[in-house]
Amino acid sequence: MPKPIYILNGPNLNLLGKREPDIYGTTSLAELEALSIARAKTGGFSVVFRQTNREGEIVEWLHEARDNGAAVVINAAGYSHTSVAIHDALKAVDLPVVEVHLSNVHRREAFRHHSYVSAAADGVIIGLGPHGYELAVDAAVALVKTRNTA
Ligand code: CA2
Repeated sequence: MPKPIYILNGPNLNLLGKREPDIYGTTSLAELEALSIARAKTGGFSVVFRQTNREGEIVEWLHEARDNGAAVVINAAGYSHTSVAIHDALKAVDLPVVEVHLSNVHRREAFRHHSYVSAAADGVIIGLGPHGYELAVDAAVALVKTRNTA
């Protein structure tokens, strides 16, 4: 049984589908989870899918993923643009890392143009909405197979 892909979601993503549909669409976090699980299953993997509003919890989950996971898909939301702690934890995770954002952050405010996560990620998927999570899972599966981290 391969180790799971950890899909970690940061602050306010619990509001998906409930507020700001013009920016983030109408898909809920539970629906994103279902899409991700289905896509991972196609590639032969299970998923640990979590959301938190607390930075330190993401750091702790990355430590957990280091021991128990095959890869990390991360949407650190607002912390992407601020968190050296998440950057450091990602550098230490020693697994394939795919960053995903629902919105095209480069079309938005300048403060969203830099991500501390990107410098610690193998790849980044931006602006493709919920489909981006499916693509991120596909990329994680491919990287796990190449790097034998399952
Ligand atoms: O586009 C993304 O996925 C983001 O990571 C979403 C973050 C934002 O800070 C990043 O710059 C880009 C915000 C997540 C907040 O999600 C909400 C959803 C519904 C209503 C309000 C916020």
